[in-house]
Amino acid sequence: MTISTIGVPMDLGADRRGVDMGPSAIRYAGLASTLGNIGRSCVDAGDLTVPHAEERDPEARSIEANAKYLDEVESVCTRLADEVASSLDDGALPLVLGGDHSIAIGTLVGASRDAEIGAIWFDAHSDVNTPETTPSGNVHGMPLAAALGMGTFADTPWANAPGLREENVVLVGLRSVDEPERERIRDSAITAYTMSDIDQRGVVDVTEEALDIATDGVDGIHVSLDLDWLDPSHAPGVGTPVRGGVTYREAHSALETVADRDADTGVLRSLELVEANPILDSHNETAELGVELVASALGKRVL
Ligand code: HAR
Ligand code: MN
Ligand code: MN
Ligand code: MN
Repeated sequence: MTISTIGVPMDLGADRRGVDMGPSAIRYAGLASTLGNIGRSCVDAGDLTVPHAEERDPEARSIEANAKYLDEVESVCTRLADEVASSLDDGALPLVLGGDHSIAIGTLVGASRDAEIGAIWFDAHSDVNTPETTPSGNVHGMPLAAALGMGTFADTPWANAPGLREENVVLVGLRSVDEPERERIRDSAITAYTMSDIDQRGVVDVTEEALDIATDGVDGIHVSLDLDWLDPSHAPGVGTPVRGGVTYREAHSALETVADRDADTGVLRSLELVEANPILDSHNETAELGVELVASALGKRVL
């Protein structure tokens, strides 16, 4: 299946600037040649146009909604959803390159327009804040809540993923969860695995179970990979690093587990790599790691 790359140079969902350069850094790290080397054909759809913070007023929407740049996020995510849906219509597998994690709203909406989907969220954070609970006003802390229509996002239909149910959403690798997010996860049907679960059970076991849950009764799954899922010693180029993340090999093992399941059942429908920030990175190593991990998820094998 052809991979269709869609870049989204979005930094309006996060406080640290520079994540808008993520798509370039990931391409520069050799995405196309790496996918070619593992025998995957790849078409690059280029980047969506994203406004720059300097041309916008962050307060325009944040005063009433407590979600900075929500109008701009809506506009970009609505276009992204169309791009993702049309890649799927063409029989391709969309690979969305961020940008901050707010873009996942568009990916999830597009990926679930004509299908029931599950989602696996590899991330240090749970991203289920809403404008009522956010400590920062940053939309990259809210995309899962938005896609699931939680809180005030029940009133923003553009942000709700039609074919995504809480029962098929699985968070993996959590270590930074705000108190209201903790309650929201407890009150929901979302499944969440913390770093402690990975410590105790091992990343392959946890990922296998996450796949069982995400794939149960759906047409396919979306895998969202926030690079701050990894320990900052391996992925320093992210805006909100949190110590105690997965190691280099654990990350590969998890994505190889996804690839194995996909080889057996063809369940992987869309993929996303977000939060790479070249300004905070050292010699593009975080983007390079992201490319390697995408290759593992798409079936790269040593032998
Ligand atoms: N939970 C915090 C907030 O809502 C921090 C979110 C950090 N952002 C991410 N998401 N990178 O994974 O502001
Ligand atoms: Mn910019
Ligand atoms: Mn995230
Ligand atoms: Mn994160």
